[in-house]
Amino acid sequence: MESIDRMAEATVDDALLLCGRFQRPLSFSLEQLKRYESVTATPFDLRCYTTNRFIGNVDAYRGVRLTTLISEAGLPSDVPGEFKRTVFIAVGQDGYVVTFSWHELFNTPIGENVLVAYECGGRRLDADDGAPILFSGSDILPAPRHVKRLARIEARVLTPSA
Ligand SMILES: Nc1nc2c(c(=O)[nH]1)N[C@H]1C(S)=C(S)[C@@H](COP(=O)(O)O)O[C@H]1N2
Ligand SMILES: [Mo]
Repeated sequence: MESIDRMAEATVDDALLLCGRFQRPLSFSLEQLKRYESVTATPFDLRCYTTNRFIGNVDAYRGVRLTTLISEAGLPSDVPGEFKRTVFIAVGQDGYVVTFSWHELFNTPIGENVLVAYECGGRRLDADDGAPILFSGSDILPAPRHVKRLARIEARVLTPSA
């Protein structure tokens, strides 16, 4: 029932979609994201990787770990070890794309600080503020993987090209 309810809400404007190689594609509204265990990040400076431009100080984000959402959608288990070859493509509503690997998220400390944020400095973020915002709190220069208006997470399994 729970997953049927979710799919019924898949058309909500601020919904985040998990699609591709998951056991069950899921859609999360901002309100649904708040039902999961939350993590509060440390404030950080937002700086562009390409130009080193200082964009601003970002207060403490609160949100759900990306790994929590991925585990909820489930990775396929039919092919042994396939999950370790999975990459996750995070796409903004404007088509902006960043990548994460399964190892990075589940097998390094980086994954513990990759959040889908819905609150900043104790204040709720709405769609007008760019929510949901995906960010990777352990990155050296955080702006590239600070994705405003996150629309979907696509799971793809990589294979060698030759
Ligand atoms: N949705 C979305 N998020 C994005 C980007 C983008 O083009 N689209 N650019 C990233 C990069 S490379 C930078 S430097 C910052 C720019 O932040 P600003 O738009 O607040 O200056 O946003 C990051 N997040
Ligand atoms: Mo950037």
